[in-house]
Amino acid sequence: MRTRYLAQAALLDRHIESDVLIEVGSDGTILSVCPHASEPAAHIAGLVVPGVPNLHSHAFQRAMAGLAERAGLGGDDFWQWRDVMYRFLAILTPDDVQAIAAQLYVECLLQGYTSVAEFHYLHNAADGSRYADPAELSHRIVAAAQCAGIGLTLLPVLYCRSQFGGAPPTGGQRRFVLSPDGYADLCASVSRSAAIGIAPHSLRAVTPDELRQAIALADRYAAPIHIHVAEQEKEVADCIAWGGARPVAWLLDHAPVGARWCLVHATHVDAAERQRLADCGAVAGLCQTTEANLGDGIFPLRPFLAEGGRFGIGSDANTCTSPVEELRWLDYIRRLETRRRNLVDDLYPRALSGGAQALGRNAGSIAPGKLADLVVLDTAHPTLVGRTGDRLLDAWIYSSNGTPVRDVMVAGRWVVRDGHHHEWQTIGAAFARTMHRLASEL
Ligand code: NGQ
Ligand code: ZN
Repeated sequence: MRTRYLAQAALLDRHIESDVLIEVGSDGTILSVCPHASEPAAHIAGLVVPGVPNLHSHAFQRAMAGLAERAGLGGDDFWQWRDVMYRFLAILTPDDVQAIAAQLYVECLLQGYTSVAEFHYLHNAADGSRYADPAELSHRIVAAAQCAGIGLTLLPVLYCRSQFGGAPPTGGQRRFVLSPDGYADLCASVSRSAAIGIAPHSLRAVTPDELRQAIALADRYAAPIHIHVAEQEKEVADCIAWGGARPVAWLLDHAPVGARWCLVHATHVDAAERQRLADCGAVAGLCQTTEANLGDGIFPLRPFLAEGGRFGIGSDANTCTSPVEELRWLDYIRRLETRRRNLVDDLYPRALSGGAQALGRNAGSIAPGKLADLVVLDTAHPTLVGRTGDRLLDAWIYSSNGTPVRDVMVAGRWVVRDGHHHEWQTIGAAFARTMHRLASEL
């Protein structure tokens, strides 16, 4: 069984072509693509673009939006935000985790993400004890993704320490902590129901030996490997004090970093680290709106791209769930920095290929053999009306937040039709119940 679609327009590689015949097989992959076609097929009135892989999400943080936006008397920074986040996650039940993730994933789909790498570190009950099934919360994430219909790469997180040098975890981190053996068991369990990647949380959270054990697991599963690396200047200073090198340099010196790796928040890199990161083929995981929200700093995107670096985007703390808003910020911050315009080309296709690489997902372009992760934009929507050709993509990225996303397909299956997600009501109601209950406990 194959389905033939004739798209009014489609983004093929870096350009928009018209009358594109796209054949999708029953296994959800694209069988053939032919521009300027006229064969009879199911007509898609609109622009078809590859959906964006979201390479970094902490789903539960979606329910924290608005709770950490007022400074205390001593001001506010990343580490104080993290304390608020720790207090918040301490009250989440498994039902909450699932309800929030499902809501988030539907919102992501409605705005153009079609897959997500969930960097998942909530493993234990609130008091730090294991659940009867130690994979309980991972299974909740898988269930949420299935219900929403988003493509998932689950990244169970290895979290053992609170600081460089192996300091024990703090009380606020007790829901995260697993031994390397417990972690291997968790990966074995969840790999039966989801595509997985391996995620040592950060160089703060694992010792060099624990990092080695995680890398060995990634090899065993031929899985992608993600790590938070250099988000905060304090983290850079602490890493130098402990290991004599900046975090990205330390990692490149001590681990086989290459194309299977995604370095999330490689924000603070010097020129040498930047060049080495570009050369090794790893993906820089950029989460621009979260990095802005948390006051992290600015990644040197333009030189990194000039050096051949690869990047993808992530919604991270999920205060923003729109891929185009993420890209717009990525560009606008460089404009503000340089007082110039149009400094980075092909943001959208670059984010597609870097994102697909980071998720280990055979997607990210409309081409034979790729998964049919497709987004249909309504070209009659006020955001796009009157635009043609490549300007359609620019109009989507550089206009307001009224979204022209009309239909969304994940691995060959329609999950959004006419702007409606089929589980929207049920998922929205469960999310509202969770939000009201949390409000009564905060
Ligand atoms: C996280 N989030 O794991 O949720 C982190 C903060 C940390 C971001 N870095 C905690 N955006 O890095 O210790
Ligand atoms: Zn993160």
